[in-house]
Amino acid sequence: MRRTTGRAAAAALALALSTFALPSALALTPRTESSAAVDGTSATRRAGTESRDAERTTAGSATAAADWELTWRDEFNQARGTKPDPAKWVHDRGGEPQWGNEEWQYYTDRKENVSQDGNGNLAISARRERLPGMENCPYGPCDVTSGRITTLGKFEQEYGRFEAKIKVPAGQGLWPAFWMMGNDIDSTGWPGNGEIDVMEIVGNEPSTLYGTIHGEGYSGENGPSGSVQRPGGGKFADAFHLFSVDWAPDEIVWRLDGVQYFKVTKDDIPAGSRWAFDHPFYLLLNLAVGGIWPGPPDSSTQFPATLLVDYVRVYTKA
Ligand SMILES: [Ca+2]
Repeated sequence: MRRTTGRAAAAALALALSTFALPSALALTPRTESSAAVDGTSATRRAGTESRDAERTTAGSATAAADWELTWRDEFNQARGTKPDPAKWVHDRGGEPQWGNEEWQYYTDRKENVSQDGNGNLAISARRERLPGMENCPYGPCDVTSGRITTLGKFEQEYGRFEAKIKVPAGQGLWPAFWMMGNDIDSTGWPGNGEIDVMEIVGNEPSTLYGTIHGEGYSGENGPSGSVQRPGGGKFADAFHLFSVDWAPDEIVWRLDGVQYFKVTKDDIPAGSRWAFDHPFYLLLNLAVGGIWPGPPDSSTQFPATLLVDYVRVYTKA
């Protein structure tokens, strides 16, 4: 759901935003093509097992089955206040119209927005504050900072298992995501480069997880998307959960805490459109605030709001 970086893409987007507004009813309609119930008891038990195993060895992880070989990881176990490893991550900085969804936040590379918490997690925090340069933002009150990091130019992979254990923040207007985009973002542009959203949760739907793909001819609201609900009205923000995709040449499978809830194949994209998932992708983690999909924060939204990432691990088929 997030687009951008290339200058051409940003310009095209700015033009599109100036001449076309999504009907609000359409923009707010959950893009659910399939959904499944996950048994809460077994999912919780499974997550607990992974938590105990997470910091030991890869072999000890419940997700590291024998047929998967670890290719990349960040466990975020450095001292409190340490910024993400520059050998693995780059910061995206600034505000709209770069991001293309009428978002409010201004991303910085400060430790106040992105750093490790000393308890084994990366913390991405959205804060209400106005820094120099934020006065003329196109949307919102220009007083929200946050963080967005990517592995563009540092790590990319075609196919495999991509997983992250994450605790999202709760609050109207918040929009945390763990996602991936095609490494040809600057030459092909979005959405032709392809996008796989492993995890998106919007604050006004705190019990719903979305997994989605985007490509040319099936982007934005038309991206094939699946969702799953926490049982009994539970909120994702209440605990860490494991969000993953298994990406193969002909299909992509989404899991929550190891339980499949959505799958797409080449048959699920519009006839005549191109399957955009046959080249290397890079990873992204961010906490957006406001925008077309989640809507704006309100007086109930608590700041700072923090997205915690215990780890990101990537595997390939052994
Ligand atoms: Ca960790």
